[in-house]
Amino acid sequence: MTKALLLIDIQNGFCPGGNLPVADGDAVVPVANRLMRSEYYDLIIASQDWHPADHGSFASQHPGKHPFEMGVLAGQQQMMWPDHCVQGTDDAKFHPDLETKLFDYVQKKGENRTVDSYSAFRDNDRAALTGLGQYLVGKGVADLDIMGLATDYCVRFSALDARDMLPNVTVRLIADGCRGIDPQGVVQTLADLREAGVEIIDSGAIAP
Ligand code: VGL
Ligand code: ZN
Repeated sequence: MTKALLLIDIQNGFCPGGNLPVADGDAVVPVANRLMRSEYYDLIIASQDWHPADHGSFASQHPGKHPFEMGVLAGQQQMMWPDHCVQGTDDAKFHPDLETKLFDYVQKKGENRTVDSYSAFRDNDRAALTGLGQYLVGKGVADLDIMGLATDYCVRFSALDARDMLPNVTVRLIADGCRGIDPQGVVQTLADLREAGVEIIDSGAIAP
């Protein structure tokens, strides 16, 4: 039974000092390192938000829009973000303390400027797949545990897509390995994930 750990967007941009900081975001780094070192997992995967400088999710690309206002992208309501995780910048790098040498696979996402990609599996309009689903099926993954940043955006969409696209895979969220942008959004996310059939656990259940 192949067990995989999926680390969502543990990048400088989402940690304190980054361009789209999540409160306490760097607190997930030691959790990720402990789980990776535990040898519980057969496969470690990390997603990386990887935007072109003119990405359409950036408020800077929409005259008159400010960060954290709603706008429209790809025909959908879209949060206008500050410029973040631009390809090749420090903001897009993994947190320096994250033990990236333990990664088996990195899934970049958000490269198409015309649509956002919160999920590590597909774009928000669900048109294009990233290939991660195929990769996991090809590796025979039966159990997928997910953690990272941000709970209410990329972790949420990734976990819901995993549940939706991988019917034969058990999907769990490691709650203490996640931090969110909006506290209300985090509460809603945990409820929605439970409802969808994602089990919510703590990392201590895997590796104390
Ligand atoms: C994310 C907003 C924009 C995330 C990425 O990783 O949760 N949130 N891009
Ligand atoms: Zn992004």
